[in-house]
Amino acid sequence: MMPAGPTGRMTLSRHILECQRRQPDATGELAVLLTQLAFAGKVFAHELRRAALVGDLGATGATNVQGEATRKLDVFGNQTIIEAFAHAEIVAAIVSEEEDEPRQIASGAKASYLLCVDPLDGSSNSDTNGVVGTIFGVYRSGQPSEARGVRSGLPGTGREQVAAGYIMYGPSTVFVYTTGDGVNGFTLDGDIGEFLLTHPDIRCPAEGRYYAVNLAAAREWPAATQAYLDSLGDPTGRSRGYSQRYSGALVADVHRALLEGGTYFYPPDRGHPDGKLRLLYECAPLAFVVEQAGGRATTGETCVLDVRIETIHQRAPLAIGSRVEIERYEQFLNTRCDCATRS
Ligand code: AHM
Ligand code: MG
Repeated sequence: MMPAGPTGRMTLSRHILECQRRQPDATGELAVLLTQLAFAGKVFAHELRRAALVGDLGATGATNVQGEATRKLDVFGNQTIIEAFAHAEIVAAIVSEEEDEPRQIASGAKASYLLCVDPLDGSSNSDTNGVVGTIFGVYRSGQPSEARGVRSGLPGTGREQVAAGYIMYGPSTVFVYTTGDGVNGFTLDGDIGEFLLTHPDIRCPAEGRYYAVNLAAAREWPAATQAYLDSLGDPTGRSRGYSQRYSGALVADVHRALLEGGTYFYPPDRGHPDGKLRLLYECAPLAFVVEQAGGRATTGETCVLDVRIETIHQRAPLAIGSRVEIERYEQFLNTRCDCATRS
C-alpha cells in the first residue's frame, strides 16, 4: 500500500483502487461496487441523523418475509442500496433481508456480482437512537432465483465471497471491509464527505474479556451452551470473570470483538431452532471479516464460511470473535472446525 500522502489522509476510494491494482486480473468493477456501497452508507447515515425530524421513525405496518414488522428505515435502507446499483450494471442481483426473492438488477455481461445485504441491522435500535448497521457480502455470480425455497444460482458457501464488510452508524459512521487481503476500517469525515482510513490492518485479539449475547433466551439453549455461559463467570467468586455487553445490533457487538477481543453468540433457542441470524447477509459476511482479521466464526458444528447455502433467507447459529474464545466455546460443544487449523 502506498503511503497516505502529505496530509496523512487515505480515503476509502483510494484504498479500494490500490487494492484493485494489486489484483492483476481486476476489471475495476468490484472497486465500483464497494464505492457505491460507501455512497449508500453516506446517504443512510445522513437519513438516520435526521430521521426523527422528518418523520422517518416507526413501523410501516407491513411485515417482511421473515415475519418481522418493517420499519420505515428498513425500507429507506433497502431502497438506498437498490438505487445505488440500479444504473451501475455491475450487480446482477441483490439478496436483501427486506426482499422476499432475489432482486434482479442488471443482466449485461458486466453484471457479474451477487450482493447480499442487511440494509438495517439492529433495527430494534433504530427508533431509540441506538447503533445500527448495514452488512454486505459480495459473490461472483450469475442470476440467482428462488422459487419459494428452491435453491438456484446461489453460491455454494460463504468462502466464495470476494468482498464483505459492514457500515456501522454510531457516534461516527464506520466502514469496515475486506477483499480477502486483511481488514481495514474507515471513519466518515462529515465535513469533507469522505471515509478516511482510521483502523488499518485490523487484527482481532486472540482473547478478550467481553461477551455479547441475549441472556433472556438462556434457559432455552442447549445444555452445552448454558454450561459455556456459566464458565464465563468466575466460579471462585473472587472476580467477575468476563463482562457482558449486548447492544441489540450484531454489527456493533462484532465490531467490539474485532477491535478489543471477545465473542458474540446467538445459539439456537426455542423460537429459533436454527439460530436467529441469516447466513447470507449477517453471519457469512461478518465471518469473512473476522477470519481475515485472525478471528473465528462457528455455528457450533461447523465454520460459518463452510455452511452450504441452500436458500436466501436461511438461518444459522453463530459464535464469532477471538480465536481462543471461540475455541473455548467449541470445547463446551465438543466440536472443532477445520478452519481452526487454517487460521
Ligand atoms: P435485524 O437485522 O432484524 O435487526 O436482526 C438481527 C439482530 C442483530 O443485530 C442482533 O444481534 C439480534 O438481531 C438481536 O436479537 P434479539 O432481540 O433476539 O436479541
Ligand atoms: Mg440484521
